[in-house]
Amino acid sequence: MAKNWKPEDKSIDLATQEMIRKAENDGVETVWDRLEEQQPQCGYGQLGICCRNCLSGPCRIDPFGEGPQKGVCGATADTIVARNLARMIAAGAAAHSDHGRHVVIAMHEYLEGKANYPIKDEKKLIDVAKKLGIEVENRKIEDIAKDVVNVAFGDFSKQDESLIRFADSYASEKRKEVWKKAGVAPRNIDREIVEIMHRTHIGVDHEPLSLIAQGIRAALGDGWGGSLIATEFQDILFGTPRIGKSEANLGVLDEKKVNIVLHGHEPVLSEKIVDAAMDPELIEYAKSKGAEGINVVGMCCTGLEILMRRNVPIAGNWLQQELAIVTGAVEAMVVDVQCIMPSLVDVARCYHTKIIDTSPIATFPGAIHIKFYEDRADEIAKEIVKTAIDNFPNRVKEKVRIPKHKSVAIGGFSVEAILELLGGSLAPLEEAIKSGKIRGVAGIVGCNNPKIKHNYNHVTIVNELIKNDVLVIGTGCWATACAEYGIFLPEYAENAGEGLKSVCKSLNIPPALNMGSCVDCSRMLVLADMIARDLGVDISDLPLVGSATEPMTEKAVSIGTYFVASGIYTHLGAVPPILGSKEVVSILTEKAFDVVGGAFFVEPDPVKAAKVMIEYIEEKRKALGI
Ligand code: BF8
Repeated sequence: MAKNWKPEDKSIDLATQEMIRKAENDGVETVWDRLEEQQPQCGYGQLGICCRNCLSGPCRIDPFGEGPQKGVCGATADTIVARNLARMIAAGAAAHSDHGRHVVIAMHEYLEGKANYPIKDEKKLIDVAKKLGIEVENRKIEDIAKDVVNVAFGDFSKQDESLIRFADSYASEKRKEVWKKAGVAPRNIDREIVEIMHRTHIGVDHEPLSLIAQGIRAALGDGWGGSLIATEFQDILFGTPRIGKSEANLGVLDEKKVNIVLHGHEPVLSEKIVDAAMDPELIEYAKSKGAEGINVVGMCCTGLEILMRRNVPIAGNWLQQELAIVTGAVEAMVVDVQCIMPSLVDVARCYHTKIIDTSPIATFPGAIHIKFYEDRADEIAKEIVKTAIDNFPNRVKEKVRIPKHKSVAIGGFSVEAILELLGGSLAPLEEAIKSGKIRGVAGIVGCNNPKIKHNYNHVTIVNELIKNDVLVIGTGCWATACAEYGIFLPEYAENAGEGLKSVCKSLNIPPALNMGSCVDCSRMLVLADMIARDLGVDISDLPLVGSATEPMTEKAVSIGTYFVASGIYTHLGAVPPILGSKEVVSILTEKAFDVVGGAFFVEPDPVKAAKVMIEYIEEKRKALGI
């Protein structure tokens, strides 16, 4: 069937457009085709006013006020929308936090002598331990590590009402006070998620405000708990990122080599595969099959994890995962958890690519299952690489076309790397903010969404912000978009306003900084918190804004919520399913300001959104007297 859209309508990226055309020629269905097939999408779902939480439903509320205004149990639109939103937050917080748990377990297994995950960054371990109030003087690294693991396990399991220890140790007193007053301080990462499921069960909590407050509590348990734990433990095990150079876009695939794409989120596996692919025996084995070597590249957040720490090139962000296979040059796409389209298996059937699922909690019908267990990590990683090599002779030459497009990108901007760059303290950055060379900071996160032109919002909003001397930091698929577009090059600062440009030039950095994967949004929180402390104010007083410009996942909903609950005015580039309740909209966009010092605003046009963000930054500067 002829499409009624063109690749240029769907992405600003030339490699993506080229591969959409190839997919069409090869008879391969992609995410954009399926979105088209779904039209028109359910209006009740878009407004958030359908409820499937019990078997007397499904119920829906008539948004025009003519039909039913209550579900069978009597739930109103306000209750239903708030319940649905809380469940989205719960799912997002669960995904991040379970990821965090897996990393803690890997470290625990190592300390128990059951897995090979030696501690790479002892300094980071000591820094984290000190922050948590753990004694470090004259103690063995392993003993300190055990205590840190126990604190993390405690945050997943403790049953008292106190704030989780990671949040308690990392957040400023001012911010904690806000949370305590609002009754949203997370007590246990898992409990807050479970409590959302309890409250949203039929017949429990029906008050939009208290449902959203619990959503906030779970989201804070993610940002200042699960995600923060993921970041900190990954840095300890695999090394804290340092500034380094890599490449991005589909052009990083190599026609002459065995291409392995690592896709998903958890570096516990991908780190091992990067190691295995450097094994001389396996490289020789690849050569014996006619390849020149092994080319490991990333996709989505796992890709960002290994880019940040190992400078491994990244092939693409969320909307490019199917297209990597469409190149016909991928021997294996290795997937773990989150943001992995089940359609990959169907796309792979048109080529020779093997989809290898690895997580015991994520099985893909039609994929090869090589499940990953920490205690046999090295062995399994080698088996996966070997499976990819064995597939190289099956490549069909006529089907191979790798786009030329790729860009060099500087990454690795952990908080530690930024501190190092600035000579040990944030003072130079804070001075630049005070003097007005940098007007403010925007933290951008997340996703692609096929309803939004791929990468358009990401790139446009950055251009608008930097032009107005706003330094941009960010993570996730936003970071990959910037990397692909050349934004992560120091010379891109030529597009910035005079003030920001001068700062970038003196430090030789790009005007937008890659802080990592989505769990690494915690790095942005830590940075914001440090600046607030240094200036003696709360995060909500800073000239700081947040944005999810192309939001798609429930994780992005959780991230947005903990940004807001951390005191940050946060933009959403797509409307979440809440418009069916005026009350919920008013809580999230207005009332939240009074309670947590931040709120959401929705603006699909990135130019207009940037304008709102800049105005907000200027207001905050004025209030601070800078
Ligand atoms: O955690 S940015 S589409 S890949 S959710 Fe997913 Fe969104 Fe991409 Fe990573 Ni984050």
